[in-house]
Amino acid sequence: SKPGRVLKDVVEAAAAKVADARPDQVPGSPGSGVPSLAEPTTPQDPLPPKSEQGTPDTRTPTGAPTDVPPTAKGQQGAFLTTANGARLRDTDHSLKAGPRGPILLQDHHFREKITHFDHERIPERVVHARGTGAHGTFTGYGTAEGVSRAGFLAKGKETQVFVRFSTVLGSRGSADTVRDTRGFATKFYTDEGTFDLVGNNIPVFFIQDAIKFPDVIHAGKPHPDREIPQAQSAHDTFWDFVSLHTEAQHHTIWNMSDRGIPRSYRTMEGFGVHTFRLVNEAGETALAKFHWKPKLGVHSLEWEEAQIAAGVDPDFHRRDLYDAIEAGAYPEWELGLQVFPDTPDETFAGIDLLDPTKIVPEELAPVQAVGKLVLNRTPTNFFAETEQVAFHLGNLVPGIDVTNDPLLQGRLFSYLDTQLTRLAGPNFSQIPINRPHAPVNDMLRDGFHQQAVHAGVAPYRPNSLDGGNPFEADDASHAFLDVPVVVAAAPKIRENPASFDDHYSQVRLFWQSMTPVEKEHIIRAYTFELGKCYEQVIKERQLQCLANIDPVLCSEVATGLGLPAPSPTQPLAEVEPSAALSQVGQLWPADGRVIGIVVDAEAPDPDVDEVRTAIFAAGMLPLVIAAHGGKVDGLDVQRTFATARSVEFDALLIAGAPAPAPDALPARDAKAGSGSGPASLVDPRVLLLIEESWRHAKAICAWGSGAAVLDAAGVVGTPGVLSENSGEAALAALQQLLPAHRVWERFPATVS
Ligand code: HDE
Repeated sequence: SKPGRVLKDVVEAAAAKVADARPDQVPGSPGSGVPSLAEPTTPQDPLPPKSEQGTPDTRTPTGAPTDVPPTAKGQQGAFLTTANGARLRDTDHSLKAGPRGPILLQDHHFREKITHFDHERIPERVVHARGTGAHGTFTGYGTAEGVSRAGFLAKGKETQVFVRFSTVLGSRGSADTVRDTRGFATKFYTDEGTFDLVGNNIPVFFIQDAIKFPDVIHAGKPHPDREIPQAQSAHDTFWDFVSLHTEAQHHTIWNMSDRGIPRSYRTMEGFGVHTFRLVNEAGETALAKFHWKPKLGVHSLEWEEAQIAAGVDPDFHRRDLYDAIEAGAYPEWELGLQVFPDTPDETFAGIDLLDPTKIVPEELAPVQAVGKLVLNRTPTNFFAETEQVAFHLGNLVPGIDVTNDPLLQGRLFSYLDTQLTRLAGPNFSQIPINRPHAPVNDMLRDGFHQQAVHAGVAPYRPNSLDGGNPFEADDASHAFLDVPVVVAAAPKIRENPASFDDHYSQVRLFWQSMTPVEKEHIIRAYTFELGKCYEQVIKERQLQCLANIDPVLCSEVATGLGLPAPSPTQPLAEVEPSAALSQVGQLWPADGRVIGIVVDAEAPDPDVDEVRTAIFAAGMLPLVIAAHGGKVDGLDVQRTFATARSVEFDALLIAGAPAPAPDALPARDAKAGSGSGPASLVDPRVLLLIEESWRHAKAICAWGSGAAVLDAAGVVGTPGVLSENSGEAALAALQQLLPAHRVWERFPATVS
């Protein structure tokens, strides 16, 4: 169904319900049973959970279904109690020796409340600390059956999932829109055990061997002396490392491209990065790479937009994900596989499949869709679900096995290990969000935070005291299969295969696959980031790396830095560009796009209501922007000129020419003393909104008196700016422009 329509229906149905309700059904009225938001004076039942936030799961720690919703453990009954359930008379005053006296040590409620509070925080993730998550469903297409026996890939099979998206470098409270890699971690609660696909939105990694992970992360994190900058790669230690450790150059160019600043988690691709080994029912194996393809296409922010959003809405991506799901615009991806024959040399078309700094271009190995992911439920409690979720690459199911990729091998150790500190002990798989939906019978016992009350006396094998339970499974009972790969006799050495030494050919492949506008963005990103470094030698060393990628890239960045462009130190690779790597040139559905409508509160245009309805009907979200909040012509105002910035909208409709309001700052031309120009007739905040939307290459369409605003903003006659004679025509013009995501012609392209 169309998402916008769903939202509208929900809003209208709720309004109609309140209008039709008898007084005893209206929230807060006596006898309604629904508490009012006014200050309550008598005990009432807690607010019912939101319908889209049903309990996260209804299983016991051992996986058996139960009727007791886990949330009930958090809140039961109307009265405040101690942690032990004794009802409390007062939680606002500590127990003191008289009203002016000291607090008594015997105040058990005070001690419990403060002690618990003192320990509310857990360590943030050492990487990927900043994130957000959502629940959803994965449905298999059955197309993978020939290569994998995994049950969740079977045709029509539905599996519950939880996905956590993240940035890598920043702390838990850092901004969403920083230039960084994004995590895309999916937990499939399959009938055969939990499968975790812990991927990123970039298909390659900085390092080839896990033993370098602390190095790259120490270099990317803030400087150890001042602990700045936060959530940035634009600093000396990062560029010091990647310019010395040149296998990082491939991942780095992806970060410097538009992929480093996604428009939304909904418009990101995801990649498993490593090559995995699949095994089918017949026991045949294949090598494969996992891909997530977003239904809405891959779209990014513009760098200035990303920087503004980090200030005006640091939660930009988190809010976008929640808003989309709650509006019914459920984010969707297809899971795809690139499949390769499992040959002894583990290469495909000359590309080493064990090298995580390499991709296999889609033109050489197409991505074949094997299932669909829909995210349709936001978490009930951020800490319980998003913060406590623990992913682990060793969470594998029958039909999916690992390869010897040295990065993957190291990750198999790290993800379990890190939880021992972060989640304080070995029983984190019993936390509700981490509980498998398959029955668990594991013989693991005791330890901190043990939740299960294990029965039996023989958690060991073999035993006779527990009747020999639990038994080992086999193929017929869906046992996990470690593929018996032959490990060649080889010396024990600290060395990489020789093929891992090629650090530049695929970086050049990426660069050559970009359109002019994308190349321009990459040049600007390198120039910005290196411009933030203090050490000349680091800039020069990185310019040397750029020279080995492409002379134009190198000379453009060198010009920006005011440094000479070095010559390459090795021959430039001959590469065949891969169109699949570019984000520009395709058309995508505009579902869930946000359209700002600027209205003149003093003289509202009659078409606005109809345009809003049409936007909803097209599955997009209209937001009315006016000089003040409340209502204009009976319509709710969602944003005011004081709160609206271009970053929040994918396109603008201008339905009026609002004159400067008393709270507006002076217009620029008024300041300059020429207050009689057309700009001085329009509220300067609207002009700023248009100026920014224009710079960020967004479609801007006007009708009626809105045409005068385009004139005042000086944008008439430029690409993607149109004036029509009705609201309907203006929206139609906008809809022609939206599928390309941006009006790309507006970016000056100086390189080709
Ligand atoms: Fe991770 N990574 N990683 N990583 N990673 C973690 O695990 C690690 C790597 C990725 O939303 C940590 O639970 C090592 C590649 C995501 O909870 C930690 C190496 C890819 C997430 C860890 C890598 C990723 C993590 C920190 C080099 C893409 C967030 C907290 C061998 C394929 C998961 C935690 C979430 C998190 C280690 C490299 C993706 C420390 C040692 C490559 C999406 O265990």
